[in-house]
Amino acid sequence: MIAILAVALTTVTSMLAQNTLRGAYTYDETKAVELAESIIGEIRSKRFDENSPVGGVPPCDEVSGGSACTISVNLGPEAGETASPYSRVNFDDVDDYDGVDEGSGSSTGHSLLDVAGNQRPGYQNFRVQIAVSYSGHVAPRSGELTDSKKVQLTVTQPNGEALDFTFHVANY
Ligand SMILES: [Ca+2]
Repeated sequence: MIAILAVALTTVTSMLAQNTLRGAYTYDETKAVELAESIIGEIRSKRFDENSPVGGVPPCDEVSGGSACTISVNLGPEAGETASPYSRVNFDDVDDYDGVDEGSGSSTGHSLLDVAGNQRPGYQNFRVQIAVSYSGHVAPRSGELTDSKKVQLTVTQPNGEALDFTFHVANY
């Protein structure tokens, strides 16, 4: 089972404060948050690690008797999981999303896609970037590096303003 430990929406919070003074979210800001929520939900639906069993028990680590978790340098999609043409349909664990860069101005040239691998309508000129790393050494559990993963999601709006969303996924 995958759980979100914390969602740090500092950028959004400060933006919200500004916009409370100004009146409301802009149309693109609202769309950016909706896009982020969709992607966060997609990532949360995946297993913690390639070596986690379905259901997450036992967790991947040596302590609990499970398989070892993927080592840090190998985070990212496993061989065969990056479809051709590109899509995320074969992604099956949280860190497969490490390195995702889709949409307007992306370094990969990948289009912004939905979970089924289709072009995501209504999000022209938006960009999504994702980085995943282990965060257990700062999470309040056993202190093992593999206790959790940090997902950093950046959604850039057509006007160039970026919203950052960071959350942690627990290994259990
Ligand atoms: Ca995988």
